[in-house]
Amino acid sequence: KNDGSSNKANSNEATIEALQKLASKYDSKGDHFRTTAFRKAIAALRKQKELIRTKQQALEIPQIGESIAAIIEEFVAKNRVQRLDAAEKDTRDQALELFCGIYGVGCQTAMTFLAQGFRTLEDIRQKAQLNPSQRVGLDHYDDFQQRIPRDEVTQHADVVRRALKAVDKGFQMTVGGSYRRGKKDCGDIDCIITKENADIGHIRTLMMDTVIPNLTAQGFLKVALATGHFGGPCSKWHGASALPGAKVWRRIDFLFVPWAELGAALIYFTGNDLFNRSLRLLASRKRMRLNQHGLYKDVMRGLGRERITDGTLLEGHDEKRIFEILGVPYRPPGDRQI
Ligand code: DCP
Ligand code: MG
Ligand code: MN
Repeated sequence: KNDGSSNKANSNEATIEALQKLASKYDSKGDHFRTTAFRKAIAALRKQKELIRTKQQALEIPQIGESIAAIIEEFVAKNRVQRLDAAEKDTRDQALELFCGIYGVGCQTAMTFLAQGFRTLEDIRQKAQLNPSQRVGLDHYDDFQQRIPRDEVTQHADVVRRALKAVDKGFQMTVGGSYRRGKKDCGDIDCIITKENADIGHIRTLMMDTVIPNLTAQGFLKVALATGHFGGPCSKWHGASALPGAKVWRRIDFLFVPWAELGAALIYFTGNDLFNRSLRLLASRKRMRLNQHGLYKDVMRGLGRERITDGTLLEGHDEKRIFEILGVPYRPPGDRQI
């Protein structure tokens, strides 16, 4: 009685809907051949009064070929189409990757965006709840996705170095990350900033109160994105910078490093991340511990290798010395790519 005369919907409506999804999938991929095949099949199916249930029935319709007939049978039998599920998963994977590319959006947030039904950056722009940093990340998505030519990183670093020296001659800066590893282009500009004999509080105050405001006033720094901690007081600053006259914004990181921890910080912020992980593992096998602050010994661990005590500092300032104590030959930054 339900599908009686009052029900105007085609008996194949659900099947048609599934085929339409596939058609637009192929359409968006630029596959005109399949798009047309599906559209023709849909038009033909619309004219059928009875539910088309089997491949055999479908093949009796002239505009429907083997492959679509099989899909129709699959859909009616299982109420799903494997090919569509696969395509859907593809779309989700692509969206996830797209969203993770927004500065400030991690895997967790990207997943919630996905769950909210967002699939494109336009969806995010219009519907997503973004914090100010993420908003900048979205507005400058293309900027931040671009690799930065090595020469340009050098130029940004020169601007920062000048500003540092203008405030205090004792400042020292090393560009870390992929730049220090000798890459020809970089994802961002990692500035490792220290000052002779200075502690973190002193460096941070100079940076936050003077250097960063100066660089912002001169138009080099465009925006602050995030500040953060490394198990201690605030020691990093994320933002964006642009060379005079340049339209494109670059991601720039400042890491405030106490003089006593320079070597450990250089190792950590030079990377790459896999090299760091292997060095830390090596340290822990030798009952030591390596982090961005230093190399420690006599670290007590429980049965699950969880740390019970922090241990005593062996070395923090001297990068080469850290390798030496670990008992591994020094690796120049260019050889730290795993
Ligand atoms: N790092 C790490 N573990 C992380 C993130 C970073 O050990 N989860 C360390 C190693 C990296 C360094 O910090 O080399 C700098 O981080 P970046 O994200 O800037 O990475 P890279 O500079 O190596 O690469 P890119 O050119 O993409 O910036
Ligand atoms: Mg980097
Ligand atoms: Mn970085």
